[in-house]
Amino acid sequence: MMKQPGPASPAGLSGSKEHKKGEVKTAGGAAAVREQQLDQYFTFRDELKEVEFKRHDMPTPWMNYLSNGTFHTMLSHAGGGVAFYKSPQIWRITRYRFFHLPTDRSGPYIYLQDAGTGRYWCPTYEPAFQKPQEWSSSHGLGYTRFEAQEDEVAAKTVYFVGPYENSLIWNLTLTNNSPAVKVLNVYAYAEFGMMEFMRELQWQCYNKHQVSVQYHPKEALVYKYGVENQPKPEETPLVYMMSDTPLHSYDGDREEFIGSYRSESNPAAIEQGGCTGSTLLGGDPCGALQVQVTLQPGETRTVNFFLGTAMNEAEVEQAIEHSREADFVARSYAALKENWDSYLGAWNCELPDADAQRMLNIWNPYQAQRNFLFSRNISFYATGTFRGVGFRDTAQDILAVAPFDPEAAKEKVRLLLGQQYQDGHVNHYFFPNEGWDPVTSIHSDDHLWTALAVWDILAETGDAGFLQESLPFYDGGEGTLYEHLKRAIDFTASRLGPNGFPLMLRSDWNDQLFRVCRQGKGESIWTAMQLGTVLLRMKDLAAASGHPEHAAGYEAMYEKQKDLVNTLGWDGQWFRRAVMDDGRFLGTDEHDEAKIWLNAQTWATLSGMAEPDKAVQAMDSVRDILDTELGIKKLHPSITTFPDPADPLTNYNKGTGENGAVFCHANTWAIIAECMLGRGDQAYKYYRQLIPNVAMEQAGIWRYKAEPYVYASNLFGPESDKFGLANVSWLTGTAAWMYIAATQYIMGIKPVLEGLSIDPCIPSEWEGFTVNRRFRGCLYEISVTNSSHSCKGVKEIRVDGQRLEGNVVPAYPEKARVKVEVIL
Ligand code: IFM
Repeated sequence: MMKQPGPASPAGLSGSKEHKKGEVKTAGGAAAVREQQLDQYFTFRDELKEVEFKRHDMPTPWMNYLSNGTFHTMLSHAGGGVAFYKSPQIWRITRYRFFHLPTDRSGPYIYLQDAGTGRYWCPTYEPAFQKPQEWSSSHGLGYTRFEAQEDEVAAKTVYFVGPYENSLIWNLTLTNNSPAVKVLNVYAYAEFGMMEFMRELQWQCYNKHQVSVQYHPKEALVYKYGVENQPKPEETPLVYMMSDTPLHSYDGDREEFIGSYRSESNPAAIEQGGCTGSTLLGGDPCGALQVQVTLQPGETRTVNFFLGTAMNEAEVEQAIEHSREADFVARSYAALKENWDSYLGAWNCELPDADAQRMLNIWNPYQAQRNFLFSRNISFYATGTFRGVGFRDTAQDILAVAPFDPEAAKEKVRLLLGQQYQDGHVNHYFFPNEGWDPVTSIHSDDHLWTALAVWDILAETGDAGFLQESLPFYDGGEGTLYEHLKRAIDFTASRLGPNGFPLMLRSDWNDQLFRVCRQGKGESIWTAMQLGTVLLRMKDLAAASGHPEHAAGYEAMYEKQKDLVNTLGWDGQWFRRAVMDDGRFLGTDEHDEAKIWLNAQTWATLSGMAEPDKAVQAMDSVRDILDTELGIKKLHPSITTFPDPADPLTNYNKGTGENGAVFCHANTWAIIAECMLGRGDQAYKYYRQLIPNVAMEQAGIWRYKAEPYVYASNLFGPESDKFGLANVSWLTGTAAWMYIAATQYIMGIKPVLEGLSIDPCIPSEWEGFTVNRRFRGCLYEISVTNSSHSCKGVKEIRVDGQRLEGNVVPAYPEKARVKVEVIL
């Protein structure tokens, strides 16, 4: 716990590539310097799997996700956040004011008031005006903890969502460190939203009179939202807010608790000495609970608050009683911890790089699991408004969950394939929770991603029976899982363009490309490479599903596309990206802008399609033209007028987002490509420079801004005046692919259908590393020795002392553990 420094200067950052870390422009133009030492802001506590924050005024709210899979809360390091049940679109329980000032409001706040003096403060630091003298907060796996002290009262608050009820638990422990008796008013406050977020924005003037907050005789508040126009009204829950300590008073009406022209910083009810006992039949709802705690000198007491959902009155009552059982909170917390320990027990490594080791053992799989759960729905950047499940996003997220929870991965594949049409294409976005109609635009890549996920699940489990499961098509009928995958290939095979590459359709992985392919004639060279990657897997899947006769067709298609990629697709120093509607190539030296695109270089190698000299040349061009000290740019030069000043390929400003930014998701494929080429030093350079705290150190915290423990989607590139600014953190395909790139390609421990393949491609300076990897029920204790300081090349593998032929270690379902020694 640290004494809080004063707030940082609110001045803006200087721009441009030449920025000096910490230099800020003041209003008068003079340079001021901000604290840049990262350890003044946060510290990793790897032994606890936590990151601790030492000040509240970070450049942005640094988030965590608390969740049991059904009830969720996104919570910042300073206590701001939003709770929702299943869907932030239609069952958003509390309000979070995205983009508005003051930043990071509202949240599930606790206020502690000395009943004698009336002074009050918040253990979360924000939002009360009076701040605690000492304060820190920590994000852990599924929980966030605040530790604070003010007025000789210490408060430790742990927020988490346990597995036994759908509720956010606010576990508050108070200690009186003074020699005098303390009488405290303790308030828990949450501002309720109107569940259906878009309706709230559009129709709140009417809908607000259809909500109620009532006092429940079991000393709780119950919030009811009157559903007017929603596909699943019967699935809308009641919300309850309660404590395990007798209530002194409460408020259900925000106006009564906060008061007019006030905010969460100075609630009127608290200043007037207590809640007013208001309920609400129409208006602006809130849940405010007041309990009184008397603490003798040195005494410690615990108070728990609960914000939860239940489907009806009877279930509310059961949840209230259940939550008040003496060991409910302790059991819930222990189960949360056990669940994460068990999940992460699938992988543990010791590396010569502590930052990489932390990411791979803790934060990267944690972030990837949150992506798997939330797709790209809600974060500090994404408002959870109309982003259901993205087909391509989720298909990629599965890759990093399969090693930890293959059954959940299978379930997600079933969900995705239910969105596939009989002709093989899929819905682009869909809304399984909300029941809304899907977004049906047809993209050249969406339907192809699933084969990669299925192949990985088979490799992880060895369960070829999965391919035989019968699954429905979205437009009726059903087919085996393999049949679904085959129809995806057939769909692409029947939609090739004039040059023979797959038609771009609405876009490929790059959302922006529709702008040069609106007429439907454009072709994606990158999709040809993605198709090739998938076809290699399909040959295996055909054999595994009892259709070896399909392999020749896949092979022929692969060879045809490979030939096109190496001829029409080759520009001389790199691979071209697409063919535009007008027949011209995109991604060629002939143009002034967007000459070279990252994905076409990386996937040429991922697909095994690039002829060897072209593969190397293309990745050399990436290194020479696209790489920066803060990651690899997506394309170069940025687009301003291409192909037509009146209708450029993208509206993104140069160096931002999809235009010349460092798109982290796409960087992961460069790491894989370099590993496949055996260039471990280059692969590791690309990997390490995007480890979030490493990139933050390089850019400076006030430039990077986003969380140092999870990946962001992109960093502004050198053509932007804010080079290094990280955007859209947490929910990004970077999480899954960075995990795959590091574990399966740099460390080279990759499940394949025959077993666990071991083929590291590491930096030559590494002496070696160790990994404990759960695989098909057995723990593989792997040690890799690199005394020859090579990047790649397995000389010998011994399993329990026995020399292995080749580098695929078989499955040992009958053994609990095996020792695997690898010499490079
Ligand atoms: O591939 C997309 C993804 O589906 C959504 N975010 C942007 C990526 C690149 O355009």
